[in-house]
Amino acid sequence: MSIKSRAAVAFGPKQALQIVEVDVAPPKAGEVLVRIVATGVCHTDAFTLSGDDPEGLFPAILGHEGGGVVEALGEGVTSVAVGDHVIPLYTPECRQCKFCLSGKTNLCQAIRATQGKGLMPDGSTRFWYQGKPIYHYMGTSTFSEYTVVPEIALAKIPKEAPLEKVCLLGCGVTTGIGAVRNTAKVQADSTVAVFGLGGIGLAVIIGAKLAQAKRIIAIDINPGKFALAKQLGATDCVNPNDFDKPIQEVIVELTDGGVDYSFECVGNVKLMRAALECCHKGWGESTIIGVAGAGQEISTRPFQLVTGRVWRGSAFGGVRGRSELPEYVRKAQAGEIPLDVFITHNLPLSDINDAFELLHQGKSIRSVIHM
Ligand code: NAD
Ligand code: AHE
Ligand code: ZN
Repeated sequence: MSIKSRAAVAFGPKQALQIVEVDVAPPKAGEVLVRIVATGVCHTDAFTLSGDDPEGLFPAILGHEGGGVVEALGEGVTSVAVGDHVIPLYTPECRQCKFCLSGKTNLCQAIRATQGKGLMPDGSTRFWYQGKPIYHYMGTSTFSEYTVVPEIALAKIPKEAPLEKVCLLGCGVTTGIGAVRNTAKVQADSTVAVFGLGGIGLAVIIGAKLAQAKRIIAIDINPGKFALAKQLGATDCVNPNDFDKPIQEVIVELTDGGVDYSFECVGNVKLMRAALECCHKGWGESTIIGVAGAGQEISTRPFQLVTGRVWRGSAFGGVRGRSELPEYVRKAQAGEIPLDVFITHNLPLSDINDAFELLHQGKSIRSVIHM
């Protein structure tokens, strides 16, 4: 039997989300029905809503930074039980595919093809509105009171952790910290440049501080982001608009030849180039986290790489969610990963469009939507 669920549906690109009552079909084999308690709004949700995402499908239920409670199990599900607290994972962890078994990546591919088509692994949807199908998004669709998620895409977390805070570990905070630890593997005493000081960039700063970087240069065109960046450990704050030369030149001069590590946390391909080119000759490594729109390409002179700079990318911070998220939750509970600082707004589902507006205006870091 289907159940009713209030959900924010994206009926088309650039349109405000509409709060409607959808029908959610029961979980099939290997799937789980989750009651979402809270969800963050990440820039990637806004990116897909903008129409720039080559994988963007409509109508869809967006949202991928949620926390919830297991309500019902499909056939054969064994790794979670009804009542368990979970964080849905847009990067699942099947522990059986070539990617999982490689030990080299977190990019489990077990269900990636159907996930990218907005469908469950069997090729169908669990969401319906007025008899018509609604697409899933990133396998999570957390902008719904109830969602269906494959078992392999659920991290079970301790029940004591407040879901309205640890939901942020479903994307932003984990992505930034993980990119520092797993992707760049930042070493103590190094110099780090962080481009973009939203949820991702601030989490990179926290990660860099935890890695004992000695200098953390925070870069943003919105100076309103600098106070929090400093509070979290940035040693320098730089606004590219204050200079009449390219920002990479500014950073190279500030750092006697360039930084050891840089992170692009915006999704701007010109900034990705700047982030690479502000790295130190011979060893500097730049990690792309930002997501760029359809048709966008990065470029630089190959000489930048020939002379020792390295370009990398990171998805979900290289984190294997089922195995590693419980540890992130424990760290947050112990105060080693601050979550409160990210939460600038708490809003009911009915006000979810305000969360997108605040993000676009640069007034929020994370809005948490309470279902
Ligand atoms: P956000 O909108 O909260 O923050 C972006 C920041 O970049 C803002 O502070 C903005 O002022 C700044 N900015 C914009 N243009 C700039 C410029 N030219 N120079 C310097 N700063 C500039 O976004 P977010 O939620 O922090 O996400 C950041 C990016 O990371 C997005 O592209 C998002 O899609 C991507 N993302 C990627 C992953 C991943 O796994 N790779 C995970 C989460 C988010
Ligand atoms: N669908 C887009 C790319 C979107 C993208 O890069 N997503 C990131 C996560 S962003 C979370 O806020 C990711 O993990 N990508 C790996 C993957 O397998 O999707 C496009 O360009 O087609
Ligand atoms: Zn995200």
